[in-house]
Amino acid sequence: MLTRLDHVGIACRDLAAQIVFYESVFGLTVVSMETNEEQGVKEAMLAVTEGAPEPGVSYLQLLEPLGPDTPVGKFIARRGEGVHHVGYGVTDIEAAMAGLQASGLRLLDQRPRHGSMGASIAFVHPRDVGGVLTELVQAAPLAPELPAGNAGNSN
Ligand code: CMX
Ligand code: CO
Repeated sequence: MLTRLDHVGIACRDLAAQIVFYESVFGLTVVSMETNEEQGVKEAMLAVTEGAPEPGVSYLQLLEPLGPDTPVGKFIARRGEGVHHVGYGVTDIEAAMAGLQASGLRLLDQRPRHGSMGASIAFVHPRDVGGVLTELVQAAPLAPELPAGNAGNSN
């Protein structure tokens, strides 16, 4: 069901400062910055593998809460900054959700929601996954390939 480790979500108070830290110390690159009102976050995706975005690349997702009464705001108030969730790639999110529900796990979303970079996402309650908030991620379809005649036509 799980095809790859898509990202690790990290809760932070100051997104801009955390980005500078990961860029300068670990040499990571920001590939996407978004505000997701539905999830209550301002967030950045940093590619861990060179050549992103591509299938198989994994990311660090830095999350700053939009307010105290959001999932990440409550998490920081209770536990401080740090690892918030793990996101796994799936090829068919609705099938994965149905399979987990059939196994008795509580889904936090009854239908897929909008995630970073056009992905469809859904969360599983941490109490049903050994204390780990778990996210399913079905990546957005890739842009169509160039026609064969144009591919690799560089000088
Ligand atoms: N990881 C592990 N455990 C967590 C957790 C987390 N991130 N957040 C809360 N918990 C635990 C609490 O410690 C508490 O455990 P105990 O009962 O053992 O004390 C329990 O979950 C609390 O459950 P709750 O009362 O339902 O807690 P919250 O109201 O804080 O909600 C949760 C927690 C997971 C249901 C909520 O954060 C949620 O719906 N998350 C999914 C959406 C989300 O996180 N969006 C932001 C990321 C967006 C993205 O990745 O794109
Ligand atoms: Co995430």
